[in-house]
Amino acid sequence: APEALCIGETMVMLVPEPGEPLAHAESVATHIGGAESNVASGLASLGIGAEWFSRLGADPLAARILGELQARGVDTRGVTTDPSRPTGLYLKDHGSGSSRVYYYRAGSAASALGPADLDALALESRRLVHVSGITAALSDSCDALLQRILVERAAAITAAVSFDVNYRPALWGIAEAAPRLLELARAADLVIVGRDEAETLWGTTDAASVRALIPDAAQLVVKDAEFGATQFDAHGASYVPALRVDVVEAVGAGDAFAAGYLAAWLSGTDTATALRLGHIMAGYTLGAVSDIVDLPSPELLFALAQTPDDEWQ
Ligand code: KDG
Repeated sequence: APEALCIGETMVMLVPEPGEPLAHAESVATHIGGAESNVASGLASLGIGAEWFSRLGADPLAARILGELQARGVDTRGVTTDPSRPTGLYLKDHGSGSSRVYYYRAGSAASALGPADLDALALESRRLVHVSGITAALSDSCDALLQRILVERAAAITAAVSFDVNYRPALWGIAEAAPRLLELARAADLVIVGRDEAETLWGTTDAASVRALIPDAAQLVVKDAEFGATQFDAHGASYVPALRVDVVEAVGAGDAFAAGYLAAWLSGTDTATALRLGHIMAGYTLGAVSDIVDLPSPELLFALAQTPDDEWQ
C-alpha cells in the first residue's frame, strides 16, 4: 500500500472566472476540491506514494473526482461508492480580495464514512496517515472515525498521524469546534494550524502560545499567512519566512503547504527545507483559482527548497 494515506471528503467545485461574482457569472469552471485529497495530490506531485480514501456517490461528479486524482498520480484503490447518497458539491464565490465557499454536502456519500471503514485501510503498512478537522464536522460517524484514528489509535496504526486543524466556519460554530479540534490536535503526532485560525478558535496570539496549548505533538507547524511558518519539535522552534507571491486565490494553499512539509519530512530533509517546500507548494497554489495545480518536477521542487533563505527573492 502507498506509504501515505489521506482520508476525507472530496467534492466537485464550481467557480466563475476570476473577478466574476457568482451572482452575475454566466459560466463556471469545474474543479475538484477536498483538503485531504489536495494533500494527497501534492504528495504525489512530489514523488511520494499517496493514497486518498473516501466515499463517493454513483454519479458523474464521482467520476470527475476519481479521474482527476488518478491522473495526478493519487492511488484511489480503496474508495467506495454509495449509490444511495450523492457526491458533495461546493461553489466558490470571488469577493473583492477574498473568496467564500458555499457547500452542498449535507448527507453526502462521504458524510457516512465511519469506524466501520477502518478495517479496509491497511493502516499497519503506512508511514503517514493524514486527516483534518473538516472530517470532525461532517457527521457523528465521521467524527467517530477521527476519534478511532487519532485518539484511540485504531489497533494497527504505527504510522505518524498528521492533523491539519482546518476549521471551516461554514460547517460548525466556534463553541463546538474549539474544544473538539484542540482535543484532536493534542492526540496527533504532527499538527498543522494557521496562526489566525488558532486565534479564532483558542484565543492564542502567537506561535509560542499555540505551542503552549499543544505541547506534546512531536511536530507542530504554525503558519502565519503571508509572513512565514514556525515549526516546533523536541529541538525547539524554527521559523522560515514565506515567499512573496501575487495571490490569485488562496483556498487550497494550506493543503499545498501541508503536502510540501509532509513530503519533505517523509524524505528526511531538515526542518528549514520542509518549511520552504511547504511555502513553495503554497506559492504555486496561490497563483491559481483551483486547489490543485500543475507543478514542475519533484527534483526541481526539492532543489528549490534546499536553497537557503538569503538566496531567495
Ligand atoms: O482546503 C481547501 C478545502 O477547504 C477545499 O478544497 C474544500 O475540502 C474542502 C472543504 O471541506 O472546505
